[in-house]
Amino acid sequence: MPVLDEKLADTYAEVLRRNPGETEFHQSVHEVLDSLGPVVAKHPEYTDAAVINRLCEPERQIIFRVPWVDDRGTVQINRGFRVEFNSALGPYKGGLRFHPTVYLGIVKFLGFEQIFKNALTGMPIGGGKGGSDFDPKGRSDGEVMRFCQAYMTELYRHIGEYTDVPAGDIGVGGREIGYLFGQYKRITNRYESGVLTGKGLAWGGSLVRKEATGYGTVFFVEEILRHRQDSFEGKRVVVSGSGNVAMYAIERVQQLGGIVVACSDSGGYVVEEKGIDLDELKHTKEIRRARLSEYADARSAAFVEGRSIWEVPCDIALPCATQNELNGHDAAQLVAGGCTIVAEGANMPCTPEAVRVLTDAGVVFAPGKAANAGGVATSALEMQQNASRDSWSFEYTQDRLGSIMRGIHDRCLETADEYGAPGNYVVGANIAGFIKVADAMLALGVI
Ligand code: NDP
Ligand code: 2IT
Repeated sequence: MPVLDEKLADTYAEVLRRNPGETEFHQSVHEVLDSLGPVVAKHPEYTDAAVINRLCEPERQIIFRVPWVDDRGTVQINRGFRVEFNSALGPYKGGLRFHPTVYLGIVKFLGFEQIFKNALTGMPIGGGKGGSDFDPKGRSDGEVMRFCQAYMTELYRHIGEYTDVPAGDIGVGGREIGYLFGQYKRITNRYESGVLTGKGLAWGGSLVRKEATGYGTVFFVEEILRHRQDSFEGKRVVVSGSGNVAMYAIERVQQLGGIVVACSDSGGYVVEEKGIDLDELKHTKEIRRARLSEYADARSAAFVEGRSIWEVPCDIALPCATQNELNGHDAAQLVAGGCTIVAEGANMPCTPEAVRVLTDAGVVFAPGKAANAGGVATSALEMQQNASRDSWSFEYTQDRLGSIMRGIHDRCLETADEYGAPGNYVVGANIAGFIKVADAMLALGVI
């Protein structure tokens, strides 16, 4: 890893000491601190008020037991988390992840990322994240419902439309948000729509929220291409994952004339030179909740088990599955295959080594906290609609999302220029996000 500025190195050492074993959290903190050298040099007031040290310590961390009964009548116990990281800009905001790998270090990395991402959107939202080590795979609807109810039976006391507003992430989509919202409503006896986002359209949800993260990532890449007098037309695109973010990234790329030749799930990847069939993919993943190998069977397409999707040559790569899914070796393969742009639809999918390999090779790299901010930005638009008891059209909401993504793109480039790293989206995103939160923290005093 690159060497940090001296004061930042002390902060990082303190983060390592206070949070042993939380490797993903360490990685996300290091990645931000690595950009902040020129900022602390120019602005001693941030160091004087210990803004960075305070930013690295969550305002509140909640860990709780989630007991529930499975279909066989057996009592199951999971662990629930909500990390309320920073509320300088607004109520804590960020998704819930249900996946067996979830532990405090993952929730903290996601919450830390969320602070800067949310700041970049320009919307009034702080940063938080939550989840559980519950594995929804192979569970019946009834089991998922009972788990969500048990999870909310503790979570409800910590959240609220002005306090903390969860949404979806891996393993949490419309079905889970419905069960969570139902239980919140039952316990509190309040129809408080703004307490969760990603809701169904009939009960307070926003058009475009489902599409927003994937579409937003593609909007961001469209801006990169536009600055190079280029477009998606005819480009070969590889998208990892086949969940919410991947699916709608694929949809938008196809609408813009690109060809998505491969996508994946945790079992492997599918390649189709003529392009993924989105209707079949949606049917497989959203309706049948089946494996990608079954999509491949239905299409008589090649399914490559247990190998890295990044061996498929492409012009543009969109990692949309999970953290650290694209390493240095994968990055070298992408470079060798002619890839010129990598944009993170997922949170921290590229390892630091991968980012170094890509950047050294001149590949344009768009970090998740900028490129995937469209999801949470549209969540903020959902909160706005809930607060005004209104609902907006698809076109209007999509236009708002488009202008937010263009705004983030331009702010990243302007900030990178200002701090002597022209064209570097990582530096631009980290510094622009940081300054917005840091200034608010200074204004609010030591709290
Ligand atoms: P989903 O649960 O809808 O889909 C996740 C996809 O990633 C699935 O295809 C899944 O495969 C794959 N995946 C998950 N974990 C792993 C793993 N350990 N190894 C390989 N593949 C894996 O989640 P989302 O699409 O919502 O989230 C994807 C990423 O985008 C995450 O990093 C999330 O934090 C990020 N994100 C999500 C936003 C949102 O609004 N939903 C907003 C911004 C970022 P399988 O089914 O086999 O597990
Ligand atoms: O990582 C993310 O930005 C999300 N999972 C979406 C969070 C949200 O509150 O919509």
